[in-house]
Amino acid sequence: MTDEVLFNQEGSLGVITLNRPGALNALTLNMILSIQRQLSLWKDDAAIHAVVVRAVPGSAFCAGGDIRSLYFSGQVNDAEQMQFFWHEYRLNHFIHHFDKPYIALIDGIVMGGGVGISMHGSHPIASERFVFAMPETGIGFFPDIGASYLLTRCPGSLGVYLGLTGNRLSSHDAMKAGLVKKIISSEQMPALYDALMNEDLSTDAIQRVNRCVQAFASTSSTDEVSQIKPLIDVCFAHPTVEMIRGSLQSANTVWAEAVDNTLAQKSPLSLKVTLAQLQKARGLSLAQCLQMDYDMVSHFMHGHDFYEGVRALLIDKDKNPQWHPARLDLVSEQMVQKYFERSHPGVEWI
Ligand code: QUE
Repeated sequence: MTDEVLFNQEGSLGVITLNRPGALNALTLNMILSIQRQLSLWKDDAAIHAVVVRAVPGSAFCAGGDIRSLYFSGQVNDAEQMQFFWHEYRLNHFIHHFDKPYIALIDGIVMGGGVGISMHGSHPIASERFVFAMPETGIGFFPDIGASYLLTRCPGSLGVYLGLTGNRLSSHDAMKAGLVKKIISSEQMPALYDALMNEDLSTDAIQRVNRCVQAFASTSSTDEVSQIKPLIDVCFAHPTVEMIRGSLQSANTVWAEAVDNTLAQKSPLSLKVTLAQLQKARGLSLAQCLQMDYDMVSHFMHGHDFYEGVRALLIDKDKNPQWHPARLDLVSEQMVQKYFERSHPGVEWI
Protein backbone atom coordinates (compact mmCIF):
# COMPACT_ATOMS: atom_id res chain seq x y z
CA MET A 1 0.00 0.00 0.00
CA THR A 2 1.30 3.48 -0.81
CA ASP A 3 1.61 5.81 2.16
CA GLU A 4 -1.46 8.00 2.66
CA VAL A 5 0.76 10.81 3.89
CA LEU A 6 4.38 11.49 2.95
CA PHE A 7 7.05 13.18 5.06
CA ASN A 8 10.31 14.62 3.87
CA GLN A 9 12.92 17.08 4.96
CA GLU A 10 14.02 19.79 2.53
CA GLY A 11 16.81 21.79 4.10
CA SER A 12 15.37 23.09 7.34
CA LEU A 13 11.76 22.53 6.21
CA GLY A 14 9.68 19.59 7.36
CA VAL A 15 7.24 18.77 4.57
CA ILE A 16 3.94 16.91 4.98
CA THR A 17 2.23 15.81 1.75
CA LEU A 18 -1.29 14.39 1.87
CA ASN A 19 -1.35 11.47 -0.54
CA ARG A 20 -4.80 9.92 -0.70
CA PRO A 21 -6.10 11.66 -3.83
CA GLY A 22 -8.65 8.93 -4.65
CA ALA A 23 -10.52 9.87 -1.45
CA LEU A 24 -9.91 13.64 -1.78
CA ASN A 25 -7.19 13.21 0.86
CA ALA A 26 -9.79 12.51 3.55
CA LEU A 27 -8.00 11.89 6.87
CA THR A 28 -7.78 8.37 8.25
CA LEU A 29 -6.75 7.63 11.84
CA ASN A 30 -3.41 6.37 10.50
CA MET A 31 -2.78 9.69 8.73
CA ILE A 32 -3.65 11.64 11.88
CA LEU A 33 -1.37 9.48 14.04
CA SER A 34 1.56 9.68 11.67
CA ILE A 35 1.24 13.47 11.28
CA GLN A 36 1.10 13.82 15.07
CA ARG A 37 4.18 11.60 15.49
CA GLN A 38 6.19 13.47 12.86
CA LEU A 39 5.22 16.94 14.12
CA SER A 40 6.22 15.94 17.66
CA LEU A 41 9.66 14.93 16.34
CA TRP A 42 10.05 18.12 14.28
CA LYS A 43 8.98 20.29 17.22
CA ASP A 44 12.07 19.20 19.16
CA ASP A 45 14.39 18.90 16.15
CA ALA A 46 16.74 21.90 16.08
CA ALA A 47 17.44 21.25 12.39
CA ILE A 48 13.78 21.91 11.48
CA HIS A 49 12.77 25.58 11.38
CA ALA A 50 9.34 25.42 9.75
CA VAL A 51 6.75 22.94 8.51
CA VAL A 52 4.88 22.96 5.19
CA VAL A 53 1.69 20.96 4.69
CA ARG A 54 0.38 20.43 1.17
CA ALA A 55 -1.44 17.82 -0.92
CA VAL A 56 -0.39 15.86 -3.97
CA PRO A 57 -1.60 17.72 -7.09
CA GLY A 58 -5.31 17.22 -7.65
CA SER A 59 -8.64 18.84 -6.91
CA ALA A 60 -8.58 18.61 -3.14
CA PHE A 61 -6.36 19.74 -0.32
CA CYS A 62 -8.43 17.63 2.10
CA ALA A 63 -12.16 16.84 2.07
CA GLY A 64 -12.37 16.11 5.80
CA GLY A 65 -12.22 13.12 8.05
CA ASP A 66 -12.66 9.63 6.69
CA ILE A 67 -16.41 9.75 7.32
CA ARG A 68 -17.00 6.52 5.42
CA SER A 69 -14.92 4.41 7.81
CA LEU A 70 -16.53 6.14 10.82
CA TYR A 71 -19.87 5.12 9.32
CA PHE A 72 -18.86 1.49 8.98
CA SER A 73 -16.94 1.20 12.28
CA GLY A 74 -19.52 3.36 13.99
CA GLN A 75 -22.52 1.39 14.93
CA VAL A 76 -20.27 -1.48 16.09
CA ASN A 77 -17.23 0.11 17.67
CA ASP A 78 -17.70 3.12 19.86
CA ALA A 79 -14.14 3.08 21.27
CA GLU A 80 -12.56 3.11 17.82
CA GLN A 81 -14.67 6.10 16.74
CA MET A 82 -13.96 8.12 19.84
CA GLN A 83 -10.24 7.40 19.41
CA PHE A 84 -10.39 8.89 15.94
CA PHE A 85 -11.87 12.13 17.24
CA TRP A 86 -9.62 12.30 20.28
CA HIS A 87 -6.49 12.04 18.13
CA GLU A 88 -7.87 14.39 15.47
CA TYR A 89 -8.75 17.13 17.98
CA ARG A 90 -5.45 16.71 19.81
CA LEU A 91 -3.64 17.24 16.48
CA ASN A 92 -5.71 20.38 15.76
CA HIS A 93 -4.67 21.79 19.14
CA PHE A 94 -1.04 20.77 18.65
CA ILE A 95 -0.92 22.59 15.29
CA HIS A 96 -2.46 25.74 16.79
CA HIS A 97 0.27 25.85 19.45
CA PHE A 98 3.12 24.62 17.23
CA ASP A 99 5.91 27.10 17.89
CA LYS A 100 7.55 27.01 14.45
CA PRO A 101 5.93 28.44 11.30
CA TYR A 102 3.29 26.01 10.04
CA ILE A 103 2.60 26.86 6.41
CA ALA A 104 -0.44 25.26 4.77
CA LEU A 105 -0.47 25.49 0.97
CA ILE A 106 -4.20 25.05 0.34
CA ASP A 107 -4.55 24.58 -3.41
CA GLY A 108 -8.06 23.12 -3.71
CA ILE A 109 -11.06 22.03 -1.65
CA VAL A 110 -10.68 22.23 2.12
CA MET A 111 -13.54 20.97 4.26
CA GLY A 112 -14.12 19.67 7.75
CA GLY A 113 -11.08 17.81 9.06
CA GLY A 114 -8.96 19.40 6.30
CA VAL A 115 -9.64 22.79 7.85
CA GLY A 116 -8.40 21.41 11.17
CA ILE A 117 -4.96 20.46 9.88
CA SER A 118 -4.42 23.64 7.85
CA MET A 119 -6.22 26.69 9.17
CA HIS A 120 -5.25 26.43 12.85
CA GLY A 121 -1.58 26.89 11.94
CA SER A 122 0.37 30.14 11.76
CA HIS A 123 0.30 30.51 7.93
CA PRO A 124 -2.77 29.25 6.07
CA ILE A 125 -2.21 30.20 2.39
CA ALA A 126 -4.92 29.84 -0.27
CA SER A 127 -4.62 29.61 -4.04
CA GLU A 128 -7.32 30.66 -6.52
CA ARG A 129 -8.45 27.02 -6.49
CA PHE A 130 -9.17 27.18 -2.74
CA VAL A 131 -12.75 26.33 -1.78
CA PHE A 132 -13.64 26.38 1.90
CA ALA A 133 -16.70 24.70 3.43
CA MET A 134 -17.93 23.24 6.71
CA PRO A 135 -20.76 21.12 5.20
CA GLU A 136 -21.44 18.85 8.20
CA THR A 137 -25.06 19.87 8.90
CA GLY A 138 -25.82 18.24 5.51
CA ILE A 139 -24.74 14.85 6.82
CA GLY A 140 -26.40 15.15 10.22
CA PHE A 141 -23.15 16.16 11.90
CA PHE A 142 -21.73 19.50 13.14
CA PRO A 143 -18.69 21.72 12.44
CA ASP A 144 -16.11 20.07 14.72
CA ILE A 145 -12.25 20.21 14.64
CA GLY A 146 -12.35 23.51 16.53
CA ALA A 147 -14.15 25.20 13.63
CA SER A 148 -16.32 27.04 16.17
CA TYR A 149 -13.15 28.88 17.25
CA LEU A 150 -12.52 30.01 13.65
CA LEU A 151 -16.16 30.69 12.80
CA THR A 152 -16.83 32.89 15.85
CA ARG A 153 -13.87 35.02 14.77
CA CYS A 154 -15.33 35.75 11.33
CA PRO A 155 -16.85 39.22 10.93
CA GLY A 156 -20.54 39.75 11.69
CA SER A 157 -22.66 36.65 11.37
CA LEU A 158 -20.61 35.12 8.57
CA GLY A 159 -19.46 32.21 10.76
CA VAL A 160 -23.03 31.28 11.67
CA TYR A 161 -23.97 31.37 7.98
CA LEU A 162 -21.01 29.16 7.05
CA GLY A 163 -21.63 26.65 9.86
CA LEU A 164 -25.38 26.31 9.28
CA THR A 165 -25.58 26.35 5.47
CA GLY A 166 -22.30 24.57 4.67
CA ASN A 167 -21.99 27.02 1.78
CA ARG A 168 -18.62 27.61 0.18
CA LEU A 169 -16.22 30.50 0.42
CA SER A 170 -13.69 31.52 -2.23
CA SER A 171 -10.11 32.43 -1.41
CA HIS A 172 -10.86 36.16 -1.62
CA ASP A 173 -13.81 35.92 0.72
CA ALA A 174 -11.85 33.69 3.10
CA MET A 175 -9.11 36.31 3.11
CA LYS A 176 -11.64 39.05 3.86
CA ALA A 177 -13.03 36.90 6.68
CA GLY A 178 -9.54 36.43 8.15
CA LEU A 179 -9.62 32.65 7.63
CA VAL A 180 -6.49 32.64 5.45
CA LYS A 181 -3.44 34.84 5.68
CA LYS A 182 -2.52 35.35 2.02
CA ILE A 183 -3.49 34.31 -1.50
CA ILE A 184 -0.79 32.88 -3.73
CA SER A 185 -1.62 31.52 -7.17
CA SER A 186 -1.44 27.79 -7.70
CA GLU A 187 1.21 28.51 -10.32
CA GLN A 188 3.38 30.41 -7.81
CA MET A 189 3.17 27.85 -5.02
CA PRO A 190 6.18 25.80 -6.19
CA ALA A 191 8.22 29.03 -6.27
CA LEU A 192 7.16 29.86 -2.70
CA TYR A 193 8.09 26.33 -1.68
CA ASP A 194 11.56 26.77 -3.23
CA ALA A 195 11.99 30.17 -1.60
CA LEU A 196 11.12 28.75 1.83
CA MET A 197 13.51 25.87 1.25
CA ASN A 198 16.36 28.25 0.40
CA GLU A 199 15.64 30.82 3.10
CA ASP A 200 17.74 30.82 6.27
CA LEU A 201 15.04 30.38 8.92
CA SER A 202 17.41 29.78 11.83
CA THR A 203 16.49 33.16 13.35
CA ASP A 204 13.31 35.26 13.10
CA ALA A 205 11.58 32.36 11.36
CA ILE A 206 8.10 33.90 11.51
CA GLN A 207 9.20 37.25 10.01
CA ARG A 208 11.26 35.55 7.32
CA VAL A 209 8.38 33.29 6.36
CA ASN A 210 6.12 36.36 6.27
CA ARG A 211 8.55 38.03 3.88
CA CYS A 212 8.75 34.97 1.60
CA VAL A 213 4.98 34.67 1.52
CA GLN A 214 4.54 38.39 0.86
CA ALA A 215 6.91 38.20 -2.12
CA PHE A 216 4.57 35.77 -3.91
CA ALA A 217 1.22 37.06 -2.66
CA SER A 218 -1.20 38.16 -5.34
CA THR A 219 -2.55 41.64 -4.92
CA SER A 220 -6.25 41.35 -4.29
CA SER A 221 -8.18 41.94 -7.51
CA THR A 222 -10.98 44.45 -7.13
CA ASP A 223 -13.16 42.84 -9.82
CA GLU A 224 -13.52 39.65 -7.76
CA VAL A 225 -17.25 39.18 -7.08
CA SER A 226 -17.81 38.56 -3.39
CA GLN A 227 -20.33 35.97 -2.23
CA ILE A 228 -20.48 37.62 1.17
CA LYS A 229 -23.86 39.33 1.06
CA PRO A 230 -24.83 42.13 3.47
CA LEU A 231 -28.03 40.15 4.15
CA ILE A 232 -25.94 37.50 5.97
CA ASP A 233 -25.41 39.88 8.89
CA VAL A 234 -29.10 40.75 8.98
CA CYS A 235 -30.53 37.22 8.76
CA PHE A 236 -27.96 35.12 10.62
CA ALA A 237 -27.79 37.39 13.68
CA HIS A 238 -31.11 35.99 14.90
CA PRO A 239 -30.95 33.77 18.00
CA THR A 240 -32.92 30.75 16.72
CA VAL A 241 -32.87 28.70 13.50
CA GLU A 242 -36.61 29.35 13.07
CA MET A 243 -36.03 33.11 13.23
CA ILE A 244 -33.11 32.90 10.80
CA ARG A 245 -35.26 31.01 8.31
CA GLY A 246 -38.14 33.44 8.89
CA SER A 247 -35.95 36.43 8.13
CA LEU A 248 -34.58 34.75 4.97
CA GLN A 249 -38.15 34.09 3.83
CA SER A 250 -39.30 37.64 4.42
CA ALA A 251 -36.20 39.11 2.75
CA ASN A 252 -37.76 38.21 -0.61
CA THR A 253 -34.60 38.00 -2.67
CA VAL A 254 -33.40 35.20 -4.94
CA TRP A 255 -30.32 34.78 -2.76
CA ALA A 256 -32.28 34.57 0.52
CA GLU A 257 -34.70 32.05 -0.98
CA ALA A 258 -31.83 29.87 -2.18
CA VAL A 259 -30.17 29.99 1.26
CA ASP A 260 -33.46 29.13 2.95
CA ASN A 261 -33.89 26.16 0.60
CA THR A 262 -30.37 25.06 1.50
CA LEU A 263 -31.23 25.15 5.22
CA ALA A 264 -34.41 23.15 4.51
CA GLN A 265 -32.23 20.24 3.29
CA LYS A 266 -30.08 20.05 6.44
CA SER A 267 -30.65 17.96 9.55
CA PRO A 268 -32.95 20.00 11.85
CA LEU A 269 -31.15 18.62 14.91
CA SER A 270 -27.72 19.46 13.43
CA LEU A 271 -28.87 23.01 12.66
CA LYS A 272 -30.10 23.68 16.19
CA VAL A 273 -27.13 22.02 17.91
CA THR A 274 -24.68 23.88 15.62
CA LEU A 275 -26.29 27.26 16.32
CA ALA A 276 -26.12 26.57 20.07
CA GLN A 277 -22.46 25.51 19.67
CA LEU A 278 -21.53 28.73 17.86
CA GLN A 279 -23.33 30.81 20.50
CA LYS A 280 -21.45 29.01 23.30
CA ALA A 281 -18.09 29.23 21.48
CA ARG A 282 -17.86 33.03 21.65
CA GLY A 283 -14.86 33.99 23.74
CA LEU A 284 -13.69 30.40 24.28
CA SER A 285 -10.10 29.29 23.64
CA LEU A 286 -9.40 26.69 20.96
CA ALA A 287 -8.84 24.11 23.71
CA GLN A 288 -12.27 24.90 25.17
CA CYS A 289 -13.88 24.68 21.71
CA LEU A 290 -12.25 21.30 21.10
CA GLN A 291 -13.36 20.08 24.51
CA MET A 292 -16.91 21.08 23.55
CA ASP A 293 -16.53 19.31 20.18
CA TYR A 294 -15.40 16.14 21.95
CA ASP A 295 -18.38 16.27 24.30
CA MET A 296 -20.72 16.83 21.35
CA VAL A 297 -19.29 14.26 18.96
CA SER A 298 -20.09 11.30 21.17
CA HIS A 299 -23.78 12.32 21.13
CA PHE A 300 -23.72 12.53 17.33
CA MET A 301 -22.10 9.10 17.11
CA HIS A 302 -24.88 7.67 19.29
CA GLY A 303 -27.67 9.42 17.40
CA HIS A 304 -29.50 8.73 14.16
CA ASP A 305 -28.88 11.62 11.76
CA PHE A 306 -25.12 11.17 11.22
CA TYR A 307 -25.55 7.60 9.92
CA GLU A 308 -28.57 8.58 7.86
CA GLY A 309 -26.81 11.63 6.40
CA VAL A 310 -23.66 9.71 5.46
CA ARG A 311 -25.81 6.94 3.98
CA ALA A 312 -27.85 9.36 1.86
CA LEU A 313 -24.99 11.62 0.70
CA LEU A 314 -21.89 9.43 0.60
CA ILE A 315 -22.88 5.73 0.57
CA ASP A 316 -26.19 5.21 -1.28
CA LYS A 317 -26.05 8.74 -2.76
CA ASP A 318 -29.83 9.01 -3.02
CA LYS A 319 -29.50 12.53 -1.53
CA ASN A 320 -32.73 11.96 0.34
CA PRO A 321 -31.91 11.71 4.06
CA GLN A 322 -34.82 11.01 6.41
CA TRP A 323 -33.94 13.11 9.43
CA HIS A 324 -35.13 12.36 13.00
CA PRO A 325 -36.66 14.66 14.15
CA ALA A 326 -37.92 15.57 10.70
CA ARG A 327 -38.75 19.20 11.44
CA LEU A 328 -37.25 22.10 13.39
CA ASP A 329 -40.31 22.47 15.65
CA LEU A 330 -39.84 18.87 16.82
CA VAL A 331 -36.31 19.59 18.09
CA SER A 332 -36.71 20.75 21.69
CA GLU A 333 -34.31 22.93 23.65
CA GLN A 334 -33.80 19.97 25.99
CA MET A 335 -32.69 17.74 23.10
CA VAL A 336 -30.21 20.41 22.00
CA GLN A 337 -28.72 20.97 25.46
CA LYS A 338 -28.17 17.21 25.93
CA TYR A 339 -25.54 17.41 23.16
CA PHE A 340 -23.30 19.51 25.41
CA GLU A 341 -23.25 17.06 28.33
CA ARG A 342 -20.03 15.16 28.87
CA SER A 343 -20.40 11.43 28.36
CA HIS A 344 -16.73 10.47 27.94
CA PRO A 345 -13.67 11.36 30.00
CA GLY A 346 -12.51 14.87 29.14
CA VAL A 347 -9.69 15.72 26.78
CA GLU A 348 -6.57 16.00 28.84
CA TRP A 349 -4.62 18.89 27.27
CA ILE A 350 -6.59 21.57 29.11
C1 QUE B 1 -20.11 16.75 4.51
C2 QUE B 1 -18.94 16.38 5.12
C3 QUE B 1 -18.01 15.56 4.46
C4 QUE B 1 -18.31 15.11 3.18
C5 QUE B 1 -19.50 15.49 2.57
C6 QUE B 1 -20.39 16.30 3.24
C7 QUE B 1 -16.78 15.13 5.08
C8 QUE B 1 -15.95 14.23 4.34
C9 QUE B 1 -16.31 13.82 3.05
C10 QUE B 1 -15.57 12.89 2.26
C11 QUE B 1 -15.41 13.08 0.90
C12 QUE B 1 -14.73 12.16 0.13
C13 QUE B 1 -14.21 11.01 0.68
C14 QUE B 1 -14.38 10.81 2.06
C15 QUE B 1 -15.04 11.74 2.82
O1 QUE B 1 -17.46 14.28 2.51
O2 QUE B 1 -16.45 15.53 6.21
O3 QUE B 1 -13.86 9.68 2.60
O4 QUE B 1 -13.55 10.07 -0.07
O5 QUE B 1 -14.81 13.80 4.89
O6 QUE B 1 -21.56 16.67 2.65
O7 QUE B 1 -18.67 16.81 6.37
